[in-house]
Amino acid sequence: MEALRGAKSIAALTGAGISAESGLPTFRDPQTGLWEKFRPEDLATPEAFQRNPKLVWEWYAHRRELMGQAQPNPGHAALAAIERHAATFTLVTQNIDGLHQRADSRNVLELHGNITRTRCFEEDTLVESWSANGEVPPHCPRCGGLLRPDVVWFGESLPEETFEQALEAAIFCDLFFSIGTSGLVEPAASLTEVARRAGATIVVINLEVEPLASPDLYQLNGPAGQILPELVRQAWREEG
Ligand code: BV8
Repeated sequence: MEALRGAKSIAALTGAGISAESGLPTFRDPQTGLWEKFRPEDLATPEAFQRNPKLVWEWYAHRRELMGQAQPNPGHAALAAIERHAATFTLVTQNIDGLHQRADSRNVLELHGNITRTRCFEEDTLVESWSANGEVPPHCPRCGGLLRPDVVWFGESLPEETFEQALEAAIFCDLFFSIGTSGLVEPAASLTEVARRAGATIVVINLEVEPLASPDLYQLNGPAGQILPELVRQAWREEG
């Protein structure tokens, strides 16, 4: 608690695990229904989109609906509360669901994009509206190219400036949270090690217990939606 209350600059990296208690499947959870025979990693690539644009568009339409219906959970709310208390707070997320912003987190860096935005596959520019003439995927009103979700696919680089800001937050923070992430996807996963090497205290919150290397790394095992509100309550003696 001292570490949390006394921290000047806090950074947090979140993954699919923080949205699990909002009813959204993680990447480790088997997909359901139409999608059970696909691994997310196989659909979330430019190659998969070029091979079968309809299939990939419809997969994102399915996830967009699930994410639209989901509500932020107490874990999201607790991070927004930490932001309100901390002098400096940066939330770096791998999630494309926008639930952090819906929980009133302000300083959010979306490393892998956001499913509610759409881009032209040819021109690589954001597209706000297009003619709903039933084409799947729809086409860009400017160049006629296919439209795609504004997310980062495997093999595609992260938005440079966003990743630079995330690196900076990891280097200059004195407390770094890694929450609900398996740490398998790069370069996002390397942020925890960047923070640790820069001398930050690391707090890992995950259901799974990981063999821990170094003493300056705390591990809290359990659902983020229960652990984070408790941390806030104990640090600042108030509700989430
Ligand atoms: C790139 C958007 C330049 C789309 C996503 C170095 C080494 C090896 C490979 C690479 C490397 N560098 C680059 C690569 C290739 C690749 C990569 O990392 N591959 C992996 C699979 C090995 N990286 C890339 O391609 C990146 N681009 O590097 O460009 C380049 C290109 C090629 C080669 C070199 C350089 C782009 C990566 C971004 C891809 N897009 N998402 C979409 O969502 O559809 S990644 C996507 O998967 C998510 O955004 C997230 O990042 C990842 C899933 O991971 P998590 O979020 O951690 O979720 P997961 O399900 O795995 O784990 C959940 C955890 O939560 C579990 O631990 C569980 O125990 C826990 N949990 C569950 N419930 C709870 C909980 N914890 C707490 N509370 C709970 N209630």
